[in-house]
Amino acid sequence: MTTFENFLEGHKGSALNDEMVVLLREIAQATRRISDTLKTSAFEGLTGATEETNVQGEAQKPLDILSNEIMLEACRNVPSVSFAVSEELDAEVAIHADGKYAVIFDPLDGSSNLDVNVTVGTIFSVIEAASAADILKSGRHQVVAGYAAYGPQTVLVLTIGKGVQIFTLNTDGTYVMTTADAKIVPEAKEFAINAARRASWDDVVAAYIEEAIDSGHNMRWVGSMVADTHRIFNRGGVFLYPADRNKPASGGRLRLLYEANPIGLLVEAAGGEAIIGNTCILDIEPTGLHQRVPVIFGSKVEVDKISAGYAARVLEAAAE
Ligand code: AHM
Ligand code: MG
Repeated sequence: MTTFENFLEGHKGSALNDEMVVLLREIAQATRRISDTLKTSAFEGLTGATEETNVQGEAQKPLDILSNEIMLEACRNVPSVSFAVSEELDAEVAIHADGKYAVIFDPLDGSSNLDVNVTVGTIFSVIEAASAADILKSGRHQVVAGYAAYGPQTVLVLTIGKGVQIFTLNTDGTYVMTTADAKIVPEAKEFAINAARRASWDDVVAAYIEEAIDSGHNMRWVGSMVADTHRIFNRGGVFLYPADRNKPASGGRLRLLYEANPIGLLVEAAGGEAIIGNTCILDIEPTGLHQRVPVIFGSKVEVDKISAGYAARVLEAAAE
């Protein structure tokens, strides 16, 4: 049995330095606390919405705020953390003046699903950033990334740059490795997209989905990115949240720093692909903390088909 802590210790001094081991232990502890808080939230009056909205104008739920506090506290507990950057906060928060790591997180992804008891999650990544100006870097600079999914089981999925490990939370609070070196199968006949937005898809996405349905693919949409991602880790498929073709400037629904980049690092480390048009998500240079982007990721062969569609479109545009 390999615990999360055993795994970290096993990589200490090679893939992970001492500071990163401390930081990851603290993040894992934060996810245990969030998991426990979710389980009893109905008894604590932590349901429904608050009067608050976040910087993006989205209604905040009590559990969004509490999860954000738990993640912030984890950051404060670790001397090597310089900044905390959260989907729920307007700007980065300075943590330790001599810290070197920025922790970037969506404390409770998919929180619109909370009241219906559907899986939600915490997404995180860590980059080196001694000053606030260092935070806006492409996803290739992420040192580690992961997510916790709070569903029938609480799982913690982590990449330390190479490989992806999956840990499951036991009743004694121990994260036990349940999948070593997880891989996303290259082909799978399943896609995840909010089909209600079909009229807003671009031609490439519309053509891919039409072809997928014609060739017998199945559709699944949880509406919690971590849950849809976790399914793809287990049985493959593609996740798509494209930009609205009528509002291209809006970028899409999901955020580059808090959602697309960490999931992109995990997906690539598991042999899958994550793209924006025909560019890898991880190569996008961010322009703002809360920047939204169109997101497509999953099984390599499927994502390649979509990427080829975008590449052809670029060639056609150049020929016009
Ligand atoms: P959130 O971070 O505010 O929860 O929003 C992100 C979520 C994703 O988890 C999910 O994939 C998407 O929003 C669902 O969007 P939709 O409401 O279009 O189904
Ligand atoms: Mg989110």
